[in-house]
Amino acid sequence: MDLIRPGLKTLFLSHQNADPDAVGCLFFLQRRYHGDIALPNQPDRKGKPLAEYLGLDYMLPPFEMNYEQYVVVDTPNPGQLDPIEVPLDRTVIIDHHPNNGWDTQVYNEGRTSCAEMIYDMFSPDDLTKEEGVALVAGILTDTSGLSRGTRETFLTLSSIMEATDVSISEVHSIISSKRTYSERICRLKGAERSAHVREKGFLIAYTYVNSFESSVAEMLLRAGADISFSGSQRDDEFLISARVLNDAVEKGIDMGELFHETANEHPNISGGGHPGAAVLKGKGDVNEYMDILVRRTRESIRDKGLSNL
Ligand SMILES: [Mn+2]
Repeated sequence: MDLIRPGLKTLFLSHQNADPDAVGCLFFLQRRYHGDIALPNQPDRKGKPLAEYLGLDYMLPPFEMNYEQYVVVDTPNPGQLDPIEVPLDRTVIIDHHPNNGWDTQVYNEGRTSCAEMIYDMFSPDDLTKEEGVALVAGILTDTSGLSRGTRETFLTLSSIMEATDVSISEVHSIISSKRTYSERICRLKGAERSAHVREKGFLIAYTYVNSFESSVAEMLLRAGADISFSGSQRDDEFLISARVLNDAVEKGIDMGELFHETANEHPNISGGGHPGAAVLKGKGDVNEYMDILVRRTRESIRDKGLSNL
C-alpha cells in the first residue's frame, strides 16, 4: 500500500469528538506505520473508552507540526480538525463520507466506515486481537450497531472476526460506557417534565432541564417523538437543543434551517446546525423561545405541506 509512505516522520489525525471509527483507525495505522497521533479535542463518549482500552497515546493542541507526512482519517472536511491545520502538500486523506469538503484528493472507496477501508487496504494476515477490537468498534459505530451497512461491510466484519476471535458483544461492552449519574438524573427529569403536541402526524416533544440538553433531546426521540426540544435557563441566558428522527428529516424537516432563521430574526441569539440536530442560544427566556420554536415548527410543517400520517 503506497498511499502512506513508510519511513517518514508521520502524524496521524482525526476529527473533533473522535468516535470509535476514528480512534480505531488511528490505532491500527499507528501499529502498522509508527508515528504520532493527534486529535483536536478529547474523543467522544464511545471513542474515549475505546482509546483507553487500546492504550492509545494521543496529543491535543497545541503541539509542534514538524512532520514529514500527515495522515487524516474519517474527517469529511478540514474544519473538523480545527484548531489543527495540516499542510495539504504533505497530507494523505482517507475518508468514507459521501460528501467531503477537502480541496485535495481524498482516498475514498465509499464504504460504510473507515475501518472497513483500512482493513481492506491491508488485509493483514497477522491481525492482533486489539487491532480486531479497534476495527470492529469502528464498524459497529458507523453501522449504528449493525443496523446499516452493505454486503461488503459484513464480509469485512466477518473476516476480521474470523482472524481475531473478537466478538460483537465484547466490543459493545468496551465502547458502551455508562452515562454519569447527573446525566441520568437530567434525562429522567426531562422525561418527567416533557409535553408534546401533534402536527400532521409528527409528534413534537419538548422539555426543560438544567444541563445535558442534547442528550435529553435524543432521549425524547427514543421515547417516540419525531422532533424534540430540550431547553435550559442559566441566569439570563437560555439554550435549546433539538433533534429530529432521520425519517422526519427525509420527509423534509430541517431544524438547522429553522434555528438559523429564528436566530437571524432576534437580537443576541445564535443558532443553526444540521437538519436533524440544532442548537439555539443567547440572552432571553427559555419558555418564550421554546414557544417560538414549537410554533414555527408546526407552521413550517404546514407551509411545506409535510405529512407523517
Ligand atoms: Mn466514520
